[in-house]
Amino acid sequence: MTKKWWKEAVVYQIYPRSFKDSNGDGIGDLRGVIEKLDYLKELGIDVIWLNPCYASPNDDNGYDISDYYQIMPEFGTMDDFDELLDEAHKRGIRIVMDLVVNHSSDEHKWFIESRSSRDNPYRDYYIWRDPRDGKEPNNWGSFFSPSAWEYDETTGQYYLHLFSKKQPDLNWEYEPLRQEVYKMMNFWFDKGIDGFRMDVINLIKKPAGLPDSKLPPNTAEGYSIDPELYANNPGLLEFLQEMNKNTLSKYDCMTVGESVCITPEIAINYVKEDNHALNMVFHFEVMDLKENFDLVRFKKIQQKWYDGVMKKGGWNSQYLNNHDQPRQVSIFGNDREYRIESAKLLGTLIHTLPGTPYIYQGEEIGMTNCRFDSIDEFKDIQAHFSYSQMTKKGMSSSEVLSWLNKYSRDHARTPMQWDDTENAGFTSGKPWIKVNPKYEKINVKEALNDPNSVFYHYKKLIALRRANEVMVYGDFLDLTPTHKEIYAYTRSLNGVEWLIALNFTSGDKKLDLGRSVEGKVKLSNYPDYLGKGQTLNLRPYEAVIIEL
Ligand code: ISL
Ligand code: CA
Repeated sequence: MTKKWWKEAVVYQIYPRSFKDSNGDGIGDLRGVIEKLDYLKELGIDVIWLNPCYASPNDDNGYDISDYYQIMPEFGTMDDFDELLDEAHKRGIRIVMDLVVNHSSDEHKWFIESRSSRDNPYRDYYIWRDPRDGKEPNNWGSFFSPSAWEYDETTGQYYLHLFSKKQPDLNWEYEPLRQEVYKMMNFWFDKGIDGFRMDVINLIKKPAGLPDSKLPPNTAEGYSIDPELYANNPGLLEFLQEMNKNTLSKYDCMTVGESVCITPEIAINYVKEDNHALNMVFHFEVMDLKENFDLVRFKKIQQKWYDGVMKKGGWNSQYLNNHDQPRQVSIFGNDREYRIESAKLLGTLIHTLPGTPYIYQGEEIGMTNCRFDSIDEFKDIQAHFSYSQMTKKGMSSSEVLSWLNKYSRDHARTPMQWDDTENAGFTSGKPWIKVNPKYEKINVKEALNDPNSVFYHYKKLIALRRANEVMVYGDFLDLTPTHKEIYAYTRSLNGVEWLIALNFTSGDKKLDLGRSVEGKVKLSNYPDYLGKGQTLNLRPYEAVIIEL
């Protein structure tokens, strides 16, 4: 396995809007990130992935970019960005930007031009089609609105938008558009950034002829949202390789492509080193378990991605939450009696499974889901779309609210909890979104003062990874593929063998592993270790790393 810095790295994701507000307008900003770099240095992370901080009307919080060369004024200026990059680099922290090029904002100058007339030079930057029988060109549904098509009076055609109607899809078939994207990527690389997380990158190639979806309608209005049809279309790899050749290959950078509906069989083509496309992808197979977690299925997914990607010359990512997902401790752990233990267990899991671990801001202090009391408290466009779809399909508004209270993307977007002062120390003004009332107990200040906090467990995990190649390059062997409650596996490299044992339940569990479980404890979320001979003896949410 070739050695690369991005395989050894731990990435920390920052959602700037909710991280730290430096000027009291209630919105997190780049100077807020600069203020907290020493905190991140203390944690020990290697890379920051910054969610979009480009100019945007914020229909989808920055995933609708109106100028790829400008910083969103609410977040600061280009000077602030340059300073952030510089200050991060001084601390040995790299910065990865979000690349959002499946779509732009409808307020981008390309789209303003494009929609102005059929023969405008920018017309083909987007995907325009004639009406079919006076209606949409096909039956596609959008992720954020019923139809994926919006009619534009000026030119009498529809444009495609897989997300909101303020996020028109870019036309990757058109070479000048692709060249503009590469130019823009090089602009950021030349500033010194260290890579890109690529938003829904496997949607940029549309299926030839834009055929109707064969799925039965799944929106209340009769359209079919069909991610399988939109994703991984023939020709995508060639686009990624062209991008690699024109940009990525010229820099020492890392890339991770967010990819919907992706399997290891498909992903390996994008991430195999010899294919010169991407370094790794984010898949959704683990996230798909969130409404019905099943440890055996989780293990199968890990095994499949290990065999199908890591063993075949590619690399994986590991994450359990991000800015689109509920808080991991609330979904995969126990955010009540065992919040601390289970937060540490989940951290141990993603840092010891094969692949690059990604931490989402607040995860390292065990932040939980928030309670939202009414639909108005939700800020996310997707929460409002789900609310309207689910109520149209007959759910009561209280049923939808209770669903959103588990799964909304806004759980990740409540402000980072820095201390127990008003607004969790996030802002001196009025925060743009509700602060989770649990901040009085769960906050950074508290965590830093408690040697047993989740924070220090994460810090130790990161330090262990840095000091022990076995955590990065070690072979992975699942010892308990069918066990529903305990996950035990080894990582081994050059004669070093580590056993990782995790109890996913709130009860005491014993298990005969049929091989020795004794050795030196490298890290645990309990003060002692009860494993003897061949028998694991684990307390609620116990997570141990043993050097055998
Ligand atoms: O959030 C989702 C599931 O919970 C998805 O529908 C999500 O929209 C999809 O994962 C793509 O996400 C990315 O692109 C979106 C943006 O809203 C997300 O924040 C981004 O991560 C459109 O740019
Ligand atoms: Ca601010």
